[in-house]
Amino acid sequence: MALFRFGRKEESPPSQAAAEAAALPVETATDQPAPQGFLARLRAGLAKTSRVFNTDVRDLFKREGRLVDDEFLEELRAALVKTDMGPSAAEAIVVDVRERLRARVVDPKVVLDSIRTQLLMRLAPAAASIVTATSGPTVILVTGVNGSGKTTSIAKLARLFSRDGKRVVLGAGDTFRAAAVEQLGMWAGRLGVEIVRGEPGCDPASVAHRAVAKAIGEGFDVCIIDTAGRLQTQANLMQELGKIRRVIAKQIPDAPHETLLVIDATAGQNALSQAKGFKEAAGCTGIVLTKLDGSARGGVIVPVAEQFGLPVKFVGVGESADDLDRFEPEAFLSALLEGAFSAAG
Ligand SMILES: Nc1nc2c(ncn2[C@@H]2O[C@H](COP(=O)(O)OP(=O)(O)O)[C@@H](O)[C@H]2O)c(=O)[nH]1
Ligand SMILES: [Mg+2]
Repeated sequence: MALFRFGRKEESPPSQAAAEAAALPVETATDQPAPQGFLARLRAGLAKTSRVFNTDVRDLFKREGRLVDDEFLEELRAALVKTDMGPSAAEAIVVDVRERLRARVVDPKVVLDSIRTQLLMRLAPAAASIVTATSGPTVILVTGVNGSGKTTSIAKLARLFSRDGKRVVLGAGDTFRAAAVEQLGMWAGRLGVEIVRGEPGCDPASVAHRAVAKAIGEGFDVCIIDTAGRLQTQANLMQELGKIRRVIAKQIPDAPHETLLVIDATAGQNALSQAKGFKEAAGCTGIVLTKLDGSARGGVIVPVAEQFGLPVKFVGVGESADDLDRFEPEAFLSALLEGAFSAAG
């Protein structure tokens, strides 16, 4: 999978510290280079959702000579809805199968092809590369509810950027809990990237300010800022995000270049209200969908991607630093349906 390519001319090599951190024993199991590795991780991560296609959809064909009739189509719909892909996507697949295959005996592969085509149509427009600075540091602000995977995703992003030869500084803007600063500090040490911290309880905007100042002053390529978890309904905390953004923009007018919303894929319908609420109240520009490995409802990426005009920029499929990469719809669907296809073969 392609990694990031910034429009900057000077390429700085990965730091010595990054090389040393890569050798830390705690990360040895996950230290394979991501470019080839991520497809396998994606496939493993999506296994629970993939199983719905692998098992439930394929089971529909078990009765010999099964025709595509109303009963078949309703069973197909029920299996699709189980993945949380939403009624609209499930309906589109059912309609497509009905129109093309009604009253025929079909191969499971034909139905799986329809699923792939319909989902690709819905997911392809939702993929977008990360926006980066044309010069100077790229600033990424990371938001979301508690426990959605913000801090872990920041570590994973730092790993991706470092791999691409970018120098990364993190801002520990979750000043609400001391443990959050420690957690990010632990990752920074492990990944060999720099971190700017504040006193516990201090204004997160001041941490953001100092992190961006350091990025500018010391020529970092990427500055990623963590924030405390908050609900889209907490107006005062949403305003706090606004203040952080203004402090950043004072130093770099078009920053933050991205305000990413981290959503836990296991959150069900809540994932959708978070996307809506954070887009409106926090000016989020893209989504990081995490924990796709945690449930059979990974189909939730479809409504998340479709409903709010917020592109899905990254997907997370595990707890290690290598378990995140850009969202690429074709690769995603291959990982999701591949088992089903090979079983069909
Ligand atoms: N299985 C799985 N766990 C994850 C993923 N991303 C984060 N986590 C875990 O979710 C928990 C909360 O993550 P954290 O980054 O601290 O969330 P935050 O409160 O939003 O900063 C931690 O135990 C992480 O290891 C993921 O993609 N898959
Ligand atoms: Mg956190």
